[in-house]
Amino acid sequence: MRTRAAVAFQAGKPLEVIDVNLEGPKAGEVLVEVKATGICHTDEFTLSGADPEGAFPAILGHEGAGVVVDVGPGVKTLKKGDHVIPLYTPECRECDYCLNPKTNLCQAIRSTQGQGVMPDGTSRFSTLDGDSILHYMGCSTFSNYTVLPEIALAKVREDAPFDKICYIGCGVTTGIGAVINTAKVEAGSNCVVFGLGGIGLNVIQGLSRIAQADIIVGVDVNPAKKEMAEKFGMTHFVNPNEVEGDLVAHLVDITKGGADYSFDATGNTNVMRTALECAHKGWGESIIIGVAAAGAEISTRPFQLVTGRSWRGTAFGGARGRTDVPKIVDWYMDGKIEIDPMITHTMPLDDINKGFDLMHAGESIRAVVTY
Ligand code: NAD
Ligand code: AHE
Ligand code: ZN
Repeated sequence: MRTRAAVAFQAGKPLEVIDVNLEGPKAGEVLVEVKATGICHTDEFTLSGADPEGAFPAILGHEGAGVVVDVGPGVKTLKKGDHVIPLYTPECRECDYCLNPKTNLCQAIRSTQGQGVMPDGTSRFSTLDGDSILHYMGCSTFSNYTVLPEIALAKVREDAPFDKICYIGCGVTTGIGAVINTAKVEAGSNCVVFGLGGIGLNVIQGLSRIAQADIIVGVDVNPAKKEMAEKFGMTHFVNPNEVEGDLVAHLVDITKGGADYSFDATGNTNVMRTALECAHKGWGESIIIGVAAAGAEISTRPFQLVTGRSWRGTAFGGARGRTDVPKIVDWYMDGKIEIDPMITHTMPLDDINKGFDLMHAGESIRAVVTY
């Protein structure tokens, strides 16, 4: 079939919205009509050329929601008409990783996914001239229709609006999951969140509404992010550019001795160091969510770890997608969590580059493309 898609032909260049060819689903695969997709900073990271796994041309996008249109041979758990959220972290429920309760990092298709192809090693997308186009993070939600493995789709309830629940495909689950699955934050904890964008706000929402944290400090260089973060439960705002003296000491002071848990949602390795060092001596844990550019490295004095701080990381908030994502959709529909105010802009696919411009300008939290 033909479908409309935003194609990243080259790093650092705007996406081109064109018609492309899409082959139907093969064994174990599912054809999905994407109804909506968010634009995450990770799409920008890969488009910028900073992603060591970035390869072009590719159809980016990994934060979608849609409807099953067709299934390939052997697909058992999904049927035409099912509402689904694509999963860049699949859940096969069979590999060593899925069978280990310590991780959500299903590895069943990780290597082909990282190469931009389906598990059989080929792509379903091509230009009208027949040149292959790569998939991205196993999702490629910047295409109106896409093909995914069955294990990379969460079936969700049919009354949930696509233009909101697409955000559960990455940002909402990553932020809330970092709090409840990875850090396992206890009620009454004092926490610091670096970066109040699409991910950091969901960390704040998880801390405030689910974990019942006490002090929740938000740190961002953009003061325009303060108002929304306060709505989601931030108790103190710090703009590093306005702090006189040492930022770590300032944060330790606000958190009455250091953060029980700190979170980096910027991808900046200097910020990651600050996040670790503002964690409480003896027990503070710092969780890295942000994705850093190829070649970037983190550093600190080992003494910071010797004296009881831990450095950890999280992918997709530690969530097992097919199991956890439908529950998070329920939380949204039941009003336990909020999503709508964070979706600050919606646009048609033809305007997708405006969504990236808004992110660069720090004007959006989430821009969502609706098809
Ligand atoms: P975003 O652009 O919406 O938000 C980033 C925020 O960080 C912005 O508000 C920006 O002003 C702030 N910021 C930038 N530099 C800063 C600094 N030096 N100090 C304080 N604040 C600073 O991005 P997002 O969509 O929220 O993504 C955040 C990060 O999380 C990105 O690196 C993204 O790739 C990563 N991410 C990781 C996962 C995962 O599973 N680990 C999932 C989604 C996104
Ligand atoms: N390809 C990059 C790493 C990118 C990365 O860390 N991705 C996160 C999800 S970001 C979603 O917005 C992730 O899930 N990582 C685990 C994994 O297996 O990719 C690189 O540096 O090579
Ligand atoms: Zn993302």
